[in-house]
Amino acid sequence: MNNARRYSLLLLFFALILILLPDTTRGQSTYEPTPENLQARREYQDMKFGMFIHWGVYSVLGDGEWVFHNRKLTVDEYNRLPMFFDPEKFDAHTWVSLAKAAGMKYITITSRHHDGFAMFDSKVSDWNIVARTPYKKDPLKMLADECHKQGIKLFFYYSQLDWHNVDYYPRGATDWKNGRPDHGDFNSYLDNYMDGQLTELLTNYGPIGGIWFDGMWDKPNADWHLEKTYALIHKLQPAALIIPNHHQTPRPGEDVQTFERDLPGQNSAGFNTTYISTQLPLEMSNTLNDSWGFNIGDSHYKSAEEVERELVRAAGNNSNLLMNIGPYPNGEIDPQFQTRLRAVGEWLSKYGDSIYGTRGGPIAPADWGVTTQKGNNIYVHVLNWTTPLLALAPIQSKITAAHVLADNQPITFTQNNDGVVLKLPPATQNESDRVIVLMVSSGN
Ligand code: FHN
Repeated sequence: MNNARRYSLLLLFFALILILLPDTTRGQSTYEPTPENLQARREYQDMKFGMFIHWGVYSVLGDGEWVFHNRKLTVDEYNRLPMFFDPEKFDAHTWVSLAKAAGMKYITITSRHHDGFAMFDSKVSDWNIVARTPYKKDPLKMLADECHKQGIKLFFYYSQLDWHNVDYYPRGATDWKNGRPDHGDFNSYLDNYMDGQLTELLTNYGPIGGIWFDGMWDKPNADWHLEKTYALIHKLQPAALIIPNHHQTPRPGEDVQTFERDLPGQNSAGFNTTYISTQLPLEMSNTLNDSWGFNIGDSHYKSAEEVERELVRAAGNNSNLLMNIGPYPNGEIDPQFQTRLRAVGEWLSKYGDSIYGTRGGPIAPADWGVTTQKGNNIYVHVLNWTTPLLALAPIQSKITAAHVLADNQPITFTQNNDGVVLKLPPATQNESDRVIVLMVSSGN
């Protein structure tokens, strides 16, 4: 056998090994979502608006959820923090009622962030709220019970990145010398620690909406045993959705594609992919001020109108909006957040028909606004248009009538092969969105 032939055989041999080995980095290769999971995806898309909550022992310092890293604290120093976390004002009923008043249909809360501190009763390690804080109780259990009572879906954010666990090794891009040894067993971290905690979250809290993963971007090339973890989640609760915030193209086994601080396909934040899945439900997340975790120096609140318009833009892009608040360490929610959220809820009580249960409409989103659709109604959301006539691209269905959503006032329109022209009512002051309902015939 000559050298060239020997070399080609060797290449073929390695290629075969790569094909035959289970690919644990890429996801759940043989994943077929169950009917319950597909149903959960549809319900998820119908909900449209969720509350994101970043809350942990870091909240005590009022300097965001990255304070451990940003101040380059050692593990020994950070270990003191749980002693000061005693959220005596935490009331699950108040939190869930606020989400409802805001018109939000689901809550996604940090079960643990990058500090690895479990905000729930975990038997896997005592680095958790029950064992280490004077509070000694499990707020996620109270929240889960209250969500079930009030009909709100609960999702658990779970950080795969861990700045505290010695077995998170080799460490990733966010590494600093915090006193951990330079060795550790990453396989054990994934298979025992992480999968152990995920099993707790998926068995002790009743039916949950899903797991929202974050932090894989710290070691993008590591083998995260995704196949195993995703299969475990889908086995324990087939309807639970896996929502990975890895900022990459979705992998098999993932049920939702999420975008951080950007509409799907946009990348102004600098870490999202521009690829948009046509199969999976979409979500974008953002903050109500500029921070995720409680930040005492951040008073840069978005107005209710800004949130409403962001929600409309998300819906027009066929996406949910997950809007974040960072509660105080004592468990109270900043009144500034509350006022804005309640105002959005009031707006939704009038305009919700054009948001909930819709999908992105037939006309591509543009600077003037977006469209959403539900059954035979197309909702034209005019966000940025000041002149009376609005010309839209052609749509296939025949429009039978058009009116203003807010007051049912009929709208004059023309429709032909070139498109649709609407005669808009004058904009009213402080109106975040002018919604025109086009009723279309179901025949075509
Ligand atoms: O590092 C985190 C950050 O603290 C926050 O949790 C956001 C939420 O999407 N995700 C990470 C950054 O991508």
